[in-house]
Amino acid sequence: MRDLKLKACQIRQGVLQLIHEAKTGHIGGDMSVTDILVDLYYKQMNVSPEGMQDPDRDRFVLSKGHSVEALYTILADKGFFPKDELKTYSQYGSKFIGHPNNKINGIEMNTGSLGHGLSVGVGMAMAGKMDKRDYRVYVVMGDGEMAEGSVWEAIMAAGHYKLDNITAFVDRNRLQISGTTEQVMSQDSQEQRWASFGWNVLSIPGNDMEAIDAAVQLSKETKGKPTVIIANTTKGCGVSFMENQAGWHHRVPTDEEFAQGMKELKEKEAAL
Ligand SMILES: Cc1ncc(C[n+]2csc(CCOP(=O)(O)OP(=O)(O)O)c2C)c(N)n1
Ligand SMILES: [Mg+2]
Repeated sequence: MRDLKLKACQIRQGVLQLIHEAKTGHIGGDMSVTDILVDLYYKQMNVSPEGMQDPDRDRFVLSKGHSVEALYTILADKGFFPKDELKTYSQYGSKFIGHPNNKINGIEMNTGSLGHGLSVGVGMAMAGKMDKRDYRVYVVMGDGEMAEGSVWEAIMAAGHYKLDNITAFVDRNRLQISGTTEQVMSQDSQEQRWASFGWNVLSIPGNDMEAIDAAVQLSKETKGKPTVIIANTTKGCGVSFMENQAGWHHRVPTDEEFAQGMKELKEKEAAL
């Protein structure tokens, strides 16, 4: 677990650097979801740079596509494309645009328009059942994203078809773009809502690597139901002045803020 925690700390530094250099990005949601992505990519998922055409690969959909900087940083680190290419992030003509697109090795689905990832993930899970393949589908959503009606159709279908080969995450940081989820579109309790649609519900501290890993493992072992992991996270996690601040949804750090953020993350890394 220490390796995964170190990796998450390093990925957060990479995200901070990427956004500071490009002068754009959704840093709050990146920091919130980093631990989940690290557990999936470095421990739990069967995916590799050479294996993206393998029909048995696990499928990953970042439905909250605005957190692409965390995903890009991980894919670069894992060798899905040369690290140097990522330096073009958000430049004119670059394929590394501000949301995931499937021209990039490692990305299954174009996302960014919220509310679609789970529907496609459910389709992938159904296809896996029909083709008798034992890959698993992972979909990561934001909690603000849960206000999209299409999400609930997908939840209903996965419950109906008892798709036990899908694990969904809700990055429950309680903030969306313009304020708290409870102000903008109230949704407590996520746990009760998903359970009533026939899902196995696991509610965890969402920036805790042990808890994330144990929940993913449990989801793999759960038969006859799809699993959702309600990950109670902190938006901006890891950089003190970004934590729980709606304003850091899409703010670019100044040079001073960048230096302070890096200092904090390096201290956390050294303490591990
Ligand atoms: C269909 C759609 N509507 C609006 C937006 C604009 N938008 C981008 S991020 C965001 C807030 C998302 O909040 P949440 O899902 O909670 O993400 P997180 O807190 O993890 O950043 C919104 C409304 C969008 N990308 N897609
Ligand atoms: Mg949110």
